[in-house]
Amino acid sequence: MSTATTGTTSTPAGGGRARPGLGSRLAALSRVVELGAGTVDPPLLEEAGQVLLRAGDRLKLSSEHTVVALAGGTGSGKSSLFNSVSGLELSPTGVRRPTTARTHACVWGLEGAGPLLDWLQIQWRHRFARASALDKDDGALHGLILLDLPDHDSIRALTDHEADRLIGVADLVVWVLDPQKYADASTHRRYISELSGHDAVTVYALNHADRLTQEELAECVADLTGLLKREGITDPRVVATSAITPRGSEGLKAVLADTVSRRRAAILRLEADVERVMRDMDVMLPEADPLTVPPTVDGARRVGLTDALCDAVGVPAIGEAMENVYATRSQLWVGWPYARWANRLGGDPVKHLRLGDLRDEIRGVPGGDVSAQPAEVDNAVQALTDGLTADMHESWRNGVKRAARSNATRIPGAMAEELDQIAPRLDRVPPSWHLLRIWQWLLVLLFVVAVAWCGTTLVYGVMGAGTLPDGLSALGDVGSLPWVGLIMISALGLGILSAVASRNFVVIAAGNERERVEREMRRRVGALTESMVIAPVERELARHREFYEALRSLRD
Ligand SMILES: Nc1nc2c(ncn2[C@@H]2O[C@H](COP(=O)(O)OP(=O)(O)OP(=O)(O)O)[C@@H](O)[C@H]2O)c(=O)[nH]1
Ligand SMILES: [Mg+2]
Repeated sequence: MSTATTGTTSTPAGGGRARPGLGSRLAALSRVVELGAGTVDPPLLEEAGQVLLRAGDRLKLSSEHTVVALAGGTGSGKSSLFNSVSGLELSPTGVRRPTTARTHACVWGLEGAGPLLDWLQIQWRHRFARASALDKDDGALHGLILLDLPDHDSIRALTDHEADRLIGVADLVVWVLDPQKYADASTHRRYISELSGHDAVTVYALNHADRLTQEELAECVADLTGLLKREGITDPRVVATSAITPRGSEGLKAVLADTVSRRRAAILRLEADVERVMRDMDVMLPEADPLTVPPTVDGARRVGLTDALCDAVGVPAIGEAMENVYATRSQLWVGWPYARWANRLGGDPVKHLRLGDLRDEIRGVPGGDVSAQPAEVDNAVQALTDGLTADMHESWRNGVKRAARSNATRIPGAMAEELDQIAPRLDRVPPSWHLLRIWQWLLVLLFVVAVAWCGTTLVYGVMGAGTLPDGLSALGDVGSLPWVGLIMISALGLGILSAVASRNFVVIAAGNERERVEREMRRRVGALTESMVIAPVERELARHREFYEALRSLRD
């Protein structure tokens, strides 16, 4: 036993460009089946899977043998032709309909045919070996396994669809047709249109030729050829046969000898099967070139989705609230101390800004009051896939949409968890603010000292309340009052000025902090978008691209 050589390229009968060999086409088909699983129409994949299985089996079995099935309606003369070709009465014929219940096989050159006959499930008692000595044409037919099938409509045979099964796996099918019945026979309705594309591995035997005159036979052959062409068979091979006349099967034998000697029928049959699957697959192709669909999600769409999801969780609103709280809290540090004291009398300004609420807001973003959020997430995801899949076939479009939504229910929760980990640095005090604060307090101290000085001068210098100790006599000098007053005003003025300046610093710092937090939130939302939406979508887009590339390499 040897394995069939599939070659790297094969040339179609009609000439033209060389195609990839059967081996590479089967590999491409296997890739198509693998990539299309779960997306492509299941019966289509099932059909392709069957072809792959059959090809795998057949190519492992004898390439030295050619399996030829005689198929057709009951009484068309399959068994008679089988006996005529083999030159032996191996299969009973008769008027009882249907006559043949189980397939009979006749093998020219039995060596190595056993596993093939086992695979064909031919019963032992129906296997016959054609002894070479009996047949002078033995050399020409060596390697032939001729099968006499039951009638494909036979109720008895239908129990295991034997005829259907063997028509599906034979390397060459010979349709035996009765001139009186072929036009309305179920044969061409059920099978022939399916066999379009199988021209190279299908032969039509117009049997009972002995019943017709030469003219009638020629007319009948032309009529049958026309009918087959109308059914979609481009180049039908029609052979006239008579199973009961001595040389009536010579024409068929010549065709069989030619087929057997080429040792190509098995390959041609599988190629035709691949071809048919490919034709069926063509319905999967949308009008536009599927390879124009991008294999990845572009930067603009990624940013668009992240933006939309940030809006869905309210990132800008949180940032703004954060900025306000930060500014107010910071003001406590660097604001004008007098203003702070006044504020304190009126209560904690931060409380008015609901710092606690803000933290809750940041923590519980997608929960609580944001019940509309899953819908917003859904809308954002839908907008992404609508743009990407516009040129796709419907089944792939649905696949991409399914992939995009595969984590949709988990996204809101995951975003809540992520944002919960962001700690807004509301209490962060930059070192420069400590200096500002010391400066403010120095001014306060200076002001207080000046007030005390002024008071002392008024009490001791103006009102003459007593005598100051020697070292402090300058405090009673009325002449220093203008200077002390100037110091007081300067301390107040500098305090106001530095409060205004620090307010500006705070605004800038609050804005920076808002940016930092928003950036961090966007980064986290972006990472989630990437892993939960973009990655599954890109896997699907890559699968789509590979599927059509495999399909294209099947066709090219
Ligand atoms: N005149 C003539 N009679 C034929 C020819 N071929 C078959 N017959 C006859 O037609 C009848 C049916 O032939 P079979 O060979 O049993 O037909 P079959 O296709 O095997 O039928 P099933 O086994 O029932 O499917 C028999 O009586 C044959 O003698 C032919 O070429 N010419
Ligand atoms: Mg029969």
